[in-house]
Amino acid sequence: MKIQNSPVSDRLPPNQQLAAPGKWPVVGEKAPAETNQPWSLTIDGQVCQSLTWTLEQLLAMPMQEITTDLHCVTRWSQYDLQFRGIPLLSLLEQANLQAPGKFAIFHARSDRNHTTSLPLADLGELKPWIVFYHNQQPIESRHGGPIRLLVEGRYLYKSLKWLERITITEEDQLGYWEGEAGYHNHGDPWKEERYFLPGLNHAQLKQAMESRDLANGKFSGLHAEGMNLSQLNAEKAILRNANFDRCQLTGANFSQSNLSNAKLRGADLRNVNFTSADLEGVDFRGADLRGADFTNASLIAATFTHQPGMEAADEWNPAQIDNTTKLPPEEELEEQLTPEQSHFLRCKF
Ligand SMILES: Nc1nc2c(c(=O)[nH]1)N[C@H]1C(S)=C(S)[C@@H](COP(=O)(O)O)O[C@H]1N2
Ligand SMILES: [Mo]
Repeated sequence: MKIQNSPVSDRLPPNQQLAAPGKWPVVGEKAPAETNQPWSLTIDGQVCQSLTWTLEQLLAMPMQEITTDLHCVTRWSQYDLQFRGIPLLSLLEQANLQAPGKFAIFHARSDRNHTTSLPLADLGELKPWIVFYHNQQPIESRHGGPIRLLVEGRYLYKSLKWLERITITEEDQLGYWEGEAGYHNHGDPWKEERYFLPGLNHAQLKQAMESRDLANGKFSGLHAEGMNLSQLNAEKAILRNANFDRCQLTGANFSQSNLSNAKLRGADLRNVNFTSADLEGVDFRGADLRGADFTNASLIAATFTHQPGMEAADEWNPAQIDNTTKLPPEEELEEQLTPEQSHFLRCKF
């Protein structure tokens, strides 16, 4: 008797359906841009040296067999697709990435200049592939051949078809689907990170982000990691659980907003207005808080520096605070924060 690999429930992320056996739908663009240029792959941006490989050079590299499950954000999944390709990380190593590069932007050879992106910090865990063969045959053009990105552990919109260029950047650039359809920029199917903001009208969100105006709006759970949102107006906005990690937010206005449990790690928060904001449980580690104004803000259980009990893997530098940071009075901080956090802030007074 044939033993099943594992029960379906362990393999199917929440609210996905298994496509018919052997069926692999075509989604999004159906063909690459037409050009006579031979296929190649370039890595540029924050690298010591831009590198370009011809398709022939890529195909001559040692390859590995990959068997993987695909999960499309439109709710179909398919099990056990066979690919052959090379680890993306092996190419990035050759290109010698440089600080301050933090994101990889993937560009397709496509009429609409289709892109997607991944934080470099996630690549070690994701181990993305660049694939060339499916079932021992060159990948069909409609499925992204001859050069396709394959990102296991993310919805399939992160697996760019017709990969032609990878640019290493300091700031994230929202990909085509992430921006147009409001698909989640993290996209973990196991956490069902399908949409940026469940239940929000995406045209409205896009408009709000582009005009940097979230004032009075409800954006709980917003996932804006790495975005440039300097001078953002978020006065009186509801932003519980929002993720602004590594965002550029200089001069932003969060006055009277609710940022309970939001993540602002590694964000540039210079001269941000947090007056009268609800900052309960906010994580400010690694953030630059010079010139930020916390007058009348609630900082219950906020974090500015590593707290005993936090996982070592979750290590961030302490927040940058100096005498231009306007903190609430010492007694208030002592009441609201853990001894470690208030001690850290007290040393900055
Ligand atoms: N260049 C390009 N890559 C793309 C897309 C696209 O429209 N253009 N769509 C994405 C989406 S949303 C999905 S679900 C998969 C679909 O891949 P498939 O057509 O091979 O199933 O490709 C992803 N990569
Ligand atoms: Mo998709």
